[in-house]
Amino acid sequence: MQQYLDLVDDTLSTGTYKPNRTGVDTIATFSGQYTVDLAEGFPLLTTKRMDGYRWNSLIHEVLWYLSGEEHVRNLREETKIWDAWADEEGLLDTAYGRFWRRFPVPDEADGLPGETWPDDAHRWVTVEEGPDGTERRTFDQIEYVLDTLRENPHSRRMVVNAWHPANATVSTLPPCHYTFVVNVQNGKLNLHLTQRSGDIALGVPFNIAAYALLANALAQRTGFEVGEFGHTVVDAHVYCGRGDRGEWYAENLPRVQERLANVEDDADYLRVKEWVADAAPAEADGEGGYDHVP
Ligand code: UFP
Repeated sequence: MQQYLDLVDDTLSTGTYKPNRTGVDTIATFSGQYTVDLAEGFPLLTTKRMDGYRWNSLIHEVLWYLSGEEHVRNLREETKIWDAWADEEGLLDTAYGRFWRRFPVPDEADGLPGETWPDDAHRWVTVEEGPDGTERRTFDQIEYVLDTLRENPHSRRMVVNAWHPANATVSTLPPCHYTFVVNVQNGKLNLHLTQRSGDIALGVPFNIAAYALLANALAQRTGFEVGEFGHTVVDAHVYCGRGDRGEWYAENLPRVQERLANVEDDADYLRVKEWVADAAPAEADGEGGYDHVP
């Protein structure tokens, strides 16, 4: 997928050094964006292993989002990818599915004068019993999108939002791929994903595959042909290293980029690679150290 390779290339050649909360520093660019035509085939990248248990895990992750569950008790029978973020009872402090299928609706009484909220009888609202036995109301964004695709497909309001601002301030992992919009044009179902933060090498290939799968599923359910997948990655980054290695990049990144911009041929490119490999210190506790993507 050339668009993905261009994003990698663009980030490495124009990105800037950026430390972050993980302690492993990054080379980052702002607002990476591309579209791919899903009608041409499924965008499963080959830059990293995506087969076997990884693919199985991805399918179950998407199904788990669609289940609306706020716990990993069923998911972990299939894959362990979310276990690290769950508590002893398997509960998560942020679960995509919970917000996709059961986004909290304020009580009428909590609303400001003039505000309108759907009541209990509303078609996409469910009344649930909370842990303390009190009732609360939730909104099913996926059902809303499916129904709108069937009844009013030219709507420009088919937004699914996993971001809850208050929850995000206290969550251990607020959603990365936090909102998507479904948009029908020319009889085809397109899906646009906005991601606030994307690890281009390790996380993004999974994110692309997950949402391509979702676009195909939504199209199949509603009888549309699948169209394009559009992707915006606000902070698009490549992890470059921690400690001494990170510091080396902080000082030398512009030199590396200048050298890369003036590469003469493949042999010259290999010389740049060797120079960086020799000059950049190895990480104290080995390469990688990456453990952030569920
Ligand atoms: N990340 C992804 N895709 C995901 C996911 C996480 O690229 O689906 F859940 C990466 C982005 C970032 C890190 O490198 O995980 C999350 O850190 P932060 O919350 O500080 O952005």
